[in-house]
Amino acid sequence: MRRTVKEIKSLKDGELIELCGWIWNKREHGKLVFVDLRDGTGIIQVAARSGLTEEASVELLKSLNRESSVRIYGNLARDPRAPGGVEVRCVRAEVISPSMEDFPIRRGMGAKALYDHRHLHIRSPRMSALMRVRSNLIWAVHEFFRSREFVEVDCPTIITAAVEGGATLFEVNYLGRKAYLTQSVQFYQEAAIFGLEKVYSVQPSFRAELSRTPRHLTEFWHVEGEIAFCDLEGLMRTIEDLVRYVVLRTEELSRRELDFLRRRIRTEEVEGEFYRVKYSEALEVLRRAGRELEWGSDLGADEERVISSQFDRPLFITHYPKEAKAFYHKPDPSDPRVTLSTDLLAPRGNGEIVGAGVRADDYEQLQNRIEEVGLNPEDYRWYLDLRRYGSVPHAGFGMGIERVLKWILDLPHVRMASLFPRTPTRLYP
Ligand code: NSS
Repeated sequence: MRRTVKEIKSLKDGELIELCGWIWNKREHGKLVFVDLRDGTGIIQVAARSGLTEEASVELLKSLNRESSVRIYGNLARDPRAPGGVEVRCVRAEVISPSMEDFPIRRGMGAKALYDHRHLHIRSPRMSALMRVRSNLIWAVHEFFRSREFVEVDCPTIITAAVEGGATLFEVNYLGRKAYLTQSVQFYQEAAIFGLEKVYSVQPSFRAELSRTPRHLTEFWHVEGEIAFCDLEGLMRTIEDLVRYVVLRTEELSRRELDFLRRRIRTEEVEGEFYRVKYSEALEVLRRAGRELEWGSDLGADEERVISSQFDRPLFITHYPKEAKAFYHKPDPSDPRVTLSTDLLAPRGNGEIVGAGVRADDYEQLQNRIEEVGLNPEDYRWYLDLRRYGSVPHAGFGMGIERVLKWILDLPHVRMASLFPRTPTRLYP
């Protein structure tokens, strides 16, 4: 019976086992061959030498290139000299499929070459550990929403009108008609709350962003939530609880991977209350840091970096001016120049991880906003319909998975958090 590396580490000394995996590394010391065998759960040292191992198997292991797939039969041995204190003393080795030539991934390769070979690079234990943390994070997201009785909904990816501005839409030829890839499923979720009240989804979003920053992908995974009968305060509480839960739970679920990656998730950053700063106060923070930003302009990546580097916990920036935000944001009744919107910035210069707000829920108001920003209300007919039949106050948010991973794992670029990243210059593999 085949065992995994993770399983055998807890087995008894001397036990006969069968392992399948790939040759991660190989060292030869005279008659001895050490193979670091990698499977989906870890790496273990396999020792082969004549006398102990069938002669043909020793020769086979000597002849195989890195990343050949093999089946090993052998005995488990606790040995303090072996990495991790256990090894497998090989009795017989069989090749499943050899690497036809030298494996192209080598130590010291540049980033471009590694991303060109992403399909092979993702086999590395480091990449596997990162992807396990990502998977744990998404698991935590589901746990959070489920525990609060949100309903998961799946929304279309091919759409007809912009949510987040026309400039970043990817056009699709939809059987001869013009369509786009979704930037956010928000409008569909807004429709869904009339039946389900609290909904969420985890889906990809697409943005034709030319900005080559360490925080932008053209395809990213988007956690979105929409809540009926919700105001700005309730929205921020939900986002704060979500982010705190997800960070703490990911840390708890990923201890092994974090050890391997030699990373520590700074849980203290989410333990205290998140800060809240109004947009106008954020401009003050910028001014004190020697940056002037005109009232009304959106905070760019650079401004967010400057602001968030001054905080040791996430901070909500609230009440952005109308002109800095999309048309669907509800103007603040006590100061209609600003909206009931908020972005959550991660500390240490990480910038925005969540974009959120209370939605314009009045028919006239929404129609006026659509016209004011120069869009065609006809393109938003069904969205306007939601305000014609029993509209209610509601609010929602979107959180980028790669952005959160970049923050908590201290990654230099969001693309590292993605299995096959898509950026303006990267579409292959
Ligand atoms: O544009 S957002 O700020 N907001 C929305 O899309 C809303 N319609 C979501 C909603 O309310 N349902 O994007 C939300 C988040 C943002 O904070 C980032 O974390 C992430 O989505 N995001 C991105 N991540 C990676 N790359 C790119 N290009 C990107 N754009 C947004």
